[in-house]
Amino acid sequence: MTQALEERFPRPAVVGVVNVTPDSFSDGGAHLDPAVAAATARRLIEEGAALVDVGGESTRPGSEGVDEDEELRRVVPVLERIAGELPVSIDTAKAEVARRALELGALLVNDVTALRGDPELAGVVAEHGAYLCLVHMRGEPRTMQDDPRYDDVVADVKRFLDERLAFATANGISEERIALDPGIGFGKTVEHNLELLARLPELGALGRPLLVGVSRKRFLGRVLGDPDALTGSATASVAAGLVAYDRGASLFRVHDVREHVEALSVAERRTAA
Ligand code: HH2
Repeated sequence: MTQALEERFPRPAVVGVVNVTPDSFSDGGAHLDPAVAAATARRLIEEGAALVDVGGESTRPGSEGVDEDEELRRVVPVLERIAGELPVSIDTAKAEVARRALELGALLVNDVTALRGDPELAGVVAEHGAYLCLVHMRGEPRTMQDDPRYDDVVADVKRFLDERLAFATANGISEERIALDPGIGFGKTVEHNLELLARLPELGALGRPLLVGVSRKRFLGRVLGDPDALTGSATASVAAGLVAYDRGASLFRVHDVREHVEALSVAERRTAA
């Protein structure tokens, strides 16, 4: 029996981040020891995360990417410890990494290239009946922040996600297994990010749950007046997450799980009242 993504991860669902990388912008280097990464994942689930997102390749602006062997070397020992036990998603664009993760029990493939990075990935997701997150990114991490321009950022992101959703379903992935993500910070200025958050309902019209990743991103620090900020604070992240929730987002990819779970619980009661 397959379950729709919105049933398996009802709104609001918090996705805790575990980056097994030396260079991620907010938690780089903290989880290179697989036992430490596994312990963090367990803690995030205890704090109320519905899923933990394990990644072995940084996608921060300017990053170069890693080869398949290195990415596998980073994530497999972590997945071996937790993927059969905890709800896990794998943050990868590589088919072989996704395959290994799904074999070890991962439930969702989080692909920031939206199935453009590896021609084999759609088949792997379809074959395993996995959940999938399709993310909008302009260009690639190395260059994506070089003067990003759009005619209308929301219309452009919407058109892109609609097209990638059609591509995924044409490749045998059930639509009900898919979440869509505007890709906050992936080739966007501060203004683009804020406009995407403000006009999120236009993306919700695509009919699939929206995942947003604003957590600790640099645009938050820049909103607060530091033009050179490389990260944003947990408090600013929670505020942006609540804005996204208010405008219909379902899943929240965050580093500070407890803070988001508490804030979203209150917001949820407010809307229920
Ligand atoms: N953001 C990052 C990585 N993966 N996946 C989705 N679906 N949405 C996002 O917004 C998103 C993502 C970047 O954040 P982080 O993992 O903290 O940093 P890094 O890429 O440097 O590892």
